[in-house]
Amino acid sequence: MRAVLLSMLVLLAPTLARAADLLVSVRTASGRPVADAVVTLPDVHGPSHLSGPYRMAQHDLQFDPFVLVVPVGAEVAFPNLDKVRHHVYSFSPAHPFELKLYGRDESRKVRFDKAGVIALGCNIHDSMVAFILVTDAAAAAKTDANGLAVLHDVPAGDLTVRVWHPYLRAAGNTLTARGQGRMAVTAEMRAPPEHRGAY
Ligand SMILES: [Cu+2]
Repeated sequence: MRAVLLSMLVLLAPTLARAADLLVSVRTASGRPVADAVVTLPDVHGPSHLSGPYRMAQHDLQFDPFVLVVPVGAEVAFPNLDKVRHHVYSFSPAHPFELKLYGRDESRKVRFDKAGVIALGCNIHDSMVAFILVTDAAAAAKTDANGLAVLHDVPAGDLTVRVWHPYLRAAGNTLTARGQGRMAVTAEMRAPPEHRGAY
């Protein structure tokens, strides 16, 4: 019996060691939570933990959400929930595209096959700005209004964490940190532009 229990523990041990949650808190130096930051783990490989359907709506003359994170190969729907028509486009090198004027309750789909940042705009409404982060990282999560992101089923022990936000003041709008369990990351932010434009 004891031998059976022991061998069961030996079998279980690697699984237990692998399954951990990582809580990442992103705040400014003054303690303000940073929402919409995307946390990825570049050293964790395998299939994406993200699951669709993926959606970037146009609602009340804004994109919703402001930041969407999707795995490479994801198809993203762009439903228009407004009474007016929108003309969605991106000049981003990872996937330039254009969705010519379409109206209420219509939708379009775009597949993103390359990792990178897709900055979105609308030809009609300059104040509409949003971003899609297309990632090849298996583990990815976005911070909520409290600046918190939880990554499930990640390896235990020290991990490299990458934090991206369109208005993060850093090379590639990305900073890197290392830690485990619960991590607090301080991010220096710049003021969002008044209009769409380079970020
Ligand atoms: Cu528009």
